Amino acid sequence: ASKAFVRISDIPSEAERLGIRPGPSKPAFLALISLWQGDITTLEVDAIVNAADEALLGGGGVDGAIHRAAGAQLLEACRAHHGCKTGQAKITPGFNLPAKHVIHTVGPIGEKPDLLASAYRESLSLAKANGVHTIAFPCISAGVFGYPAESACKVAVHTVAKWTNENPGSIDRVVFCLFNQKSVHVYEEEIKRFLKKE
Ligand code: AR6
Repeated sequence: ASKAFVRISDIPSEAERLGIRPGPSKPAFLALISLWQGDITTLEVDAIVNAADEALLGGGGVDGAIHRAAGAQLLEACRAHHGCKTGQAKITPGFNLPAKHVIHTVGPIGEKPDLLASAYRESLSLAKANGVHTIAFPCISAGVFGYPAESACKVAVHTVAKWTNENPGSIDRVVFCLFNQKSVHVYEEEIKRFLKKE
């Protein structure tokens, strides 16, 4: 079955979506990020991030969806990495996916903000090192691993904002790819709070 692919040019930045002209400070962050509701395996970006586990051998949730869509070669490429520690990240090709690369990261089981932030930072650093300019994240740890969605979202937004601020020019767009409308709402609210704070 063929799925409709979504190009990065089909995904508005939050600045575009809200009709805000990026300014010198915080609104610049809005030009860098997008919220997208849907299946991450359909996104034609330089890299999608997989919420994997330490074995790196596939699983349920977004991990299962990515392995199914990428094909069996992805599992072979993952095997060659011999696992991945919590808070770290590994990169493979995207194989049959529209995304060029998959960055596999392992979020914490339960609410451990330092390890979750590390998963986002390590994924972004690996992206930068591999010439990735457009990257999509699922809500790491917020499914099977049981991290409460609101606090996971807060870590995601703050960590991406800090990293992109410290690494200007490397990543053009970070897409937060959310599976349902409720998650999109959680991200919208968190971004609003974040912009008000500073
Ligand atoms: N596209 C985007 N988001 C998705 C998709 C999809 N196709 N499918 C699920 N989500 P989870 P975790 C959302 O459980 O909590 C696996 O078995 C989902 O709604 O996939 O980090 C691994 O092998 C949720 O918001 O990842 C590990 O053992 C988010 O993705 C373990 O689960 C993350 O949920 C990792 O657990």
